[in-house]
Amino acid sequence: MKLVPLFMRSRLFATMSALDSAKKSAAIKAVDLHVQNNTVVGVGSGSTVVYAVERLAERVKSEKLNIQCIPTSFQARQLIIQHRLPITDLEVNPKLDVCIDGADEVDCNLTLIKGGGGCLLQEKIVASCSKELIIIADYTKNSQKLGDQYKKGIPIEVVPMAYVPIKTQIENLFGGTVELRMAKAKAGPVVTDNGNFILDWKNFQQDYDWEDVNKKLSLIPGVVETGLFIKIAKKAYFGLADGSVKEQV
Ligand code: ABF
Repeated sequence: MKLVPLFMRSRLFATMSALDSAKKSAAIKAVDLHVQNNTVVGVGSGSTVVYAVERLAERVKSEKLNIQCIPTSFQARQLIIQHRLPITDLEVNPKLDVCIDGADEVDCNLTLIKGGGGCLLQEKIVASCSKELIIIADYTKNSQKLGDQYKKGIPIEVVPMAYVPIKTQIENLFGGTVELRMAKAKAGPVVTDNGNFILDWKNFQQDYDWEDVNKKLSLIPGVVETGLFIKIAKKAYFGLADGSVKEQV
């Protein structure tokens, strides 16, 4: 076990608590401004959304809010159930008022990289059924150009049998390196909630026309969805280290 010197531990802890308070500030602002009585809200995935669900539960209790929640992943579904929030689905509510979700990176055009947690397919589906997609994130997710901050690659959900030809096509078309996302213990590939694999496209050029790239990626047979969210998000709230919140539209 690697021992961390005491002073680093406190600094590490301080950084972590600054990040957590930043996530929480963004989440509370988004929920308070975009969720009212009778709202049908899409619940995203990841750690920042946990604070949004906690805020929803607080407001349901204190204001007797009547809301319905639609999950964007198994993780989001468990979170909704754990907080005893009313849960529904797209079959019953195919049109949502708002979807509140996290992101791995948000560039100056509000283009997002999502899917670091492997939930991009349902996230994009639910976002597409929502009147507005509201992004909540800490300050580390805000960037000028895609790729400035998030270095783990653009996630692409693919049909498992086709992951090798898809990897080859992406590298031939756009360069960079495409890796099959492996489970933490390297026991095998990550399998999404939908039974697919995730490819992470790294070392890409940063001056691409992302709308064109996204269209071409989506046309590759076997690509189910990409983690590029282009012209989908309406607004982003970034929690800052000092507890304030920066908005981007
Ligand atoms: C989900 O949450 C994913 O699209 C994204 O990868 C992740 C961000 O997680 P966190 O909020 O923990 O940074 O929205």
